[in-house]
Amino acid sequence: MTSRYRILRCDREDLSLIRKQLHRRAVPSPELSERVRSILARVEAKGDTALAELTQEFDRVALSPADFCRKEAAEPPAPAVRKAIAWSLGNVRRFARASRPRDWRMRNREGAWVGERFQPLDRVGVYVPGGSAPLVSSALMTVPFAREAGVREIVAVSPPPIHPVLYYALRTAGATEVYSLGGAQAVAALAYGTKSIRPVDKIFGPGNAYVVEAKRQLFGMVAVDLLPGPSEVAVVADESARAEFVAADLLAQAEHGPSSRILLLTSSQKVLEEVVAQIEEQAEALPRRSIVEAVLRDHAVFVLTRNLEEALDLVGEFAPEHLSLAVRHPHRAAGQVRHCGAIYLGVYSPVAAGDFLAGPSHTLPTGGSARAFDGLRMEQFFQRTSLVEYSRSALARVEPEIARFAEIEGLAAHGRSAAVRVGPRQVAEMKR
Ligand code: HSO
Ligand code: ZN
Repeated sequence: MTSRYRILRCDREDLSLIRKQLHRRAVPSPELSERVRSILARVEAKGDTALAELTQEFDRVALSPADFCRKEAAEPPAPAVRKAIAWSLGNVRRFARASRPRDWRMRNREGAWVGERFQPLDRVGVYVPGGSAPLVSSALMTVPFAREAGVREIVAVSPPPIHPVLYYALRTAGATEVYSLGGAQAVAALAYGTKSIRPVDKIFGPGNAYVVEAKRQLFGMVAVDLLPGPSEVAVVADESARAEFVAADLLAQAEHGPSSRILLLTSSQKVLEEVVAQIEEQAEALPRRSIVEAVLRDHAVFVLTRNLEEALDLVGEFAPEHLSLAVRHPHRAAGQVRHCGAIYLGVYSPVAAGDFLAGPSHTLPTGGSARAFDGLRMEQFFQRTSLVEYSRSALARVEPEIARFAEIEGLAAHGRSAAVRVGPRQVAEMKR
C-alpha cells in the first residue's frame, strides 16, 4: 500500500526504531520559557497595570482593572444549550461525588491508629481557554470537581471577551469569581495576586503553551494540577473494528489544532487501509479541514503490528492521552494496556463523549506524560493530612526501636521524646 501517511510496519522495521518514533517528550522551547518568565516578572512587579498592558498586547482588548472581574448575572443561553450543559454537569457532579476521597484509618503493627484525612482546598484558580469557539466543556470538566469537593472560593479566568455561553457555564458550574484574563499573565495573577485578584492555593485547567509554561514555572509557589499539552488519541483496532468509527475518532482529536497527535495501531492490513480511506473521505467535509490536514501531515502515525498483543504493548509505551479500544474484547485488551490517560472501551464509546459529558474530567496527561501523571481528578482538590495516634501501650511496644533510630541518626532528642513517655523511669512509675 502506498500512502502519503507515515506507516510503520512491525514485520519489516526494527521494533526498537518504531518504539523510538513513538516516543515523545514535551520540552518547552527556551524562547518560550524566556517570554513567559518576563510576563510573570512583569505581573509580579506591576500587578494590575501589567495585567491591563498584557491584555492589550495579547488579547487586543482594552480593559481597566475594574473590568477584570465579571460580576453580572449570566444570560441564560437557548434551551437546547442549557440542556446540554445541564446534562454534562449532572454527569460530572455525580462522577465527582463518587470519586471523592474518604478519610480512613487502620491500626499499625504495634496497635497505633494511622490514617489519612482530606480537607478541601480553600481557594483555587481554574484556567479556561478562550478563542472564537469557546471550550465550554473545559469549564464543566474542572469547576464542578472543585464545587463538589467543597472548595469555597473557585476563581475562573479566561481570555477576554468571555463568550456568553462560557460565562453561563462557569457560573452554573459553581465559579464564585470570574475574571476576563488569559494567557501566562492570568496564571501569574492567580499565583502572585494583584490588587484586583487575590492569590489562590492551586491552579487548574488546560491552556495554550504560554499558560502551561507559566504553570510549570510557578509550580512550588502555588500547586498546579498537571501540564496538559495538545490533544492526542491512539486507537487500537483489530479486524472487528469499524473503519468509519475509528477514522471519526482520529479526526475528532485532530481538529483540536495542528499540534494534535493521532496514532492508529492495528494488526489488520485491511482495517488500516479502510481507516486511511475513511480519513480521506471524512476529512473532506470537515470545517476544520486545514488543521486536520496539518495533523495528518505532521503528527499522524499508523502502525501495522503483527498481532493485537504487540499493538497493546506499543500503545502503553506511547502512553496516549486518550486510548480507544476498537477491538472484539475491549475489557480483556484494557487489562493488557499499561499507561494512558483515559480508555474508551468498545464500538460505541467515542472520545468526544468523554470530552463533553461522560463524567471523568477531560483534562488529561499528554505528550507521553501519562506514563507517570494522572488526569484531573477529585483528590486534587483536597489537601491530604496523615494522622498518627499512639496509646501508651502501643508506644511502649516500639520505644526501643525509636531509641535505636535516634541512636543511628544521632538525634538524641528524638529518642528522648518517646522514652520520656514510656521509658524505664515512666515504666517504673507506672508500676509504683
Ligand atoms: N479533547 C480535549 C478536550 C475537549 N474536546 C474540549 C472538546 N472540547 C482534551 O484533550
Ligand atoms: Zn476533544
